[in-house]
Amino acid sequence: MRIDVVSIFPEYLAPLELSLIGKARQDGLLDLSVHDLRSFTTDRHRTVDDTPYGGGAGMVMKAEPWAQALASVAAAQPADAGKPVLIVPSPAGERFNQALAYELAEEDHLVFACGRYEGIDERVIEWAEEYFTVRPVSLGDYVLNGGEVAVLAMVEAIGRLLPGVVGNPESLVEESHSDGLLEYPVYTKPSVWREREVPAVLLSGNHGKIAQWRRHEQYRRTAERRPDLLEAFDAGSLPRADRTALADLGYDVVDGHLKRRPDAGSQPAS
Ligand code: 6GU
Repeated sequence: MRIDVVSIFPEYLAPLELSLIGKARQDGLLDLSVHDLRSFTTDRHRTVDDTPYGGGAGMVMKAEPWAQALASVAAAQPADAGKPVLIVPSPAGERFNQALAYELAEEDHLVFACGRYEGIDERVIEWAEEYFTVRPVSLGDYVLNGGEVAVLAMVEAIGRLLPGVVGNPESLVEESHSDGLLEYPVYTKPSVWREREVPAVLLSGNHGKIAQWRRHEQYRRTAERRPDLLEAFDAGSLPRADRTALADLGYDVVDGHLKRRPDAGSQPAS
C-alpha cells in the first residue's frame, strides 16, 4: 500500500517511523511519504491560510496550495490503477471505526489531507472528486486542532491490517471490535498478585469452558461500557448459552438483534 500525507507540520508525523508502522515501511510493506503543504505555495511568505468569507473567527486554508499538493500526489498514481482515496480528517466526517479500517486496508493508495484552523476551502474538496474518492472522516465527537493526530491513529489502525505487518495474524481476530464486541479481560503470571487471583476457569485447562467464559465476559463488558454496540450486534444465530448469558445481563434477542428489556435493572446483573 502507498500512503501520502499532506500537512503544514510534517514533523507531527514522525512517530510513523517507529514501532510496527516504521518496521512495515522498512520491510517494504508500506510506502509512506509525508509532504509539506508549504512547499506547494508560490508566494514569498508561503501563505496557506486566509480569512473566511462571510466573517467569523479563525482562518481557512487556501484552495490553491491544496490543489497543487493533491495534484502532485495523485500524479504518482499509476495510470491503470483506480482513483486513490482522499481521506480528509474532520470532526464533520463519517465516523472512523474498525470496519472502515478494514475497508481502507484493501486500497492501493490512500492520501490524507491534514487541515488546520477552521478547515480547507470547500471548493478543493469538490475539485478533488475528479481525481480521488473523497472521504471526510472523524475519529469521534470531539475537536482536535488539526488532522495530524487523527492521521497517526488511522494509519496505525489501517497499517496493522496489511498482510505481514502484524507478526501473528491470529492476534487480529480476537480483539475488541473485530467481532462487534469489546475484548474479554486478560491475565498473566503470577496467578496470585497482591492477594488477587486470576479467574479459576483460566487455570482449568478446559478450553471449551475458557472460550465460553471469555465470550460471556465480552457480553458483560460490552453491556456495561458500550450498550450501543450490543444493540447493533448480529444476534441472529447465537448458541443457547450465549442467549442465557445475555438474558442475565438484561438483553433479549428480538428479530436477530439484542434489545434491552425495559424492566431490567439500571445496572446489568453481575
Ligand atoms: Cl479526524 N480531525 C480533527 N481535526 N478533529 C477531530 C477529528 C479529526 N476527529 C475528531 N476530532
